[in-house]
Amino acid sequence: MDGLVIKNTGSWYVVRPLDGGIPIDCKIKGNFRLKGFRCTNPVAVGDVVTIDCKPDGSAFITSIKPRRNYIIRRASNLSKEFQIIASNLDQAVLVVTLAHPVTNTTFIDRFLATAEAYRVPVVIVINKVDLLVEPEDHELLVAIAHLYRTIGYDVLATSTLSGEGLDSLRAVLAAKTTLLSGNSGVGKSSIINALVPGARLRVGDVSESHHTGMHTTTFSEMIDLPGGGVLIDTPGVKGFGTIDFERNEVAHYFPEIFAESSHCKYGDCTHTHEPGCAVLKALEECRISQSRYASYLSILEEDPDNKYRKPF
Ligand SMILES: Nc1nc2c(ncn2[C@@H]2O[C@H](COP(=O)(O)OP(=O)(O)O)[C@@H](O)[C@H]2O)c(=O)[nH]1
Ligand SMILES: [Mg+2]
Ligand SMILES: [Zn+2]
Repeated sequence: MDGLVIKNTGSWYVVRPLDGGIPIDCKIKGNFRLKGFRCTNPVAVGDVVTIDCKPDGSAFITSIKPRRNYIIRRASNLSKEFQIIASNLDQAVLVVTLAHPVTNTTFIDRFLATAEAYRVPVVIVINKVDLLVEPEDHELLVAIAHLYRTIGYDVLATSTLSGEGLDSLRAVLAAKTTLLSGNSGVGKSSIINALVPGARLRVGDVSESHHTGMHTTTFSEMIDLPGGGVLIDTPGVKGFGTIDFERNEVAHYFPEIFAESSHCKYGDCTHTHEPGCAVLKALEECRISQSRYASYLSILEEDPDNKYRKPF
C-alpha cells in the first residue's frame, strides 16, 4: 500500500494511505538506508512511501518513491550528518520579524541561498507588523520588502494580532505544500492558529530553544489547511541555512549577484578583490545591497579551504 508521510515523531512515522484510509503508525526496518545519504532520518514528512502491514497490526515502510525535492539541515553544528526536514515541497514560507525579535539578514539570506540550492521557491512573510509604529520602523519595512522583491522574492506583511496580510497569506498557501520556517518567536504557531481553526498550537513556547543542541530531533508534521493545501510545521528545527556550499557555487544562489557575475572579467571571479569584477561595481553603484553582499561573504568565508560540499 502507498501512503504519504504526514508526521515524523523521531521514533515512528505516521503515514496516510493515498486511497484515503485512516493514518497508520509505521516503523522503518533497522537496516533501511538510502544509497549515499548520510542522514539521521532516511524518511521525511512529505515522502510518498510503500508500507507493509503485518497481520499483528504493525506496519513498516519498505520503500520511498523518488523525491521531487527536499530540504535538509545539518544535524548539529559540527556534524557530518544531515536531517531531511521535508520533501516534495511546492514552496517554503520564511517568517521573519523586524522587531521582537529582530531576524538578522544573514539568516534570511542563508535560508534563501539554501532554498535556491534545493530549488524550493520562498515567500518571505514579515510578521508582527503591528509593532512597527514609528516612522523609521515603517521605512525599514518598506526597504526590506523592496530589497527582496527586487531580487525576485514574494514578500508579505502580516500581523496575527490585527489580521493584516492573512488573506494574502491564505491565497499564497492555497492548494500547495508549504514548509513553514523561521526563528523561534517570530509567530509561526500563531500563524498556524490564525489559519487553521482548532489547531490550538502553543504560542510563545520557549522550550523550542532547548532543541537546538547536539541531539536535535526532527518532529515535523503536516497540517491540513481549510480549503486545501498543507503546511509543514517543524517545531524544534531552527530552519535551514546550515548547509555548506562549494566556494564557487555560492554566487549561484544569490540571484542578483549571479546575474552580474556574467560580466566579470575572470570566469573564476570570487567577487571579492578581482579587477574587472562586475559584482563589486554593482555594489558600488548600489544595484547590489550591502547586506546581501555581506551575507554572500559570510558564507564564502566560512569555508576558506573548500572542505565541505553540498552533501547531496
Ligand atoms: N505583536 C505581535 N505579536 C505576535 C504576533 N504573532 C505572534 N506574536 C507573539 O509572539 C510570540 C511568539 O509567537 P509564536 O507563535 O509562539 O512563535 P513561534 O516560536 O514562531 O511559533 C507570542 O508571544 C505571540 O503572541 C503578531 O503578529 N504581533
Ligand atoms: Mg512555535
Ligand atoms: Zn566578480
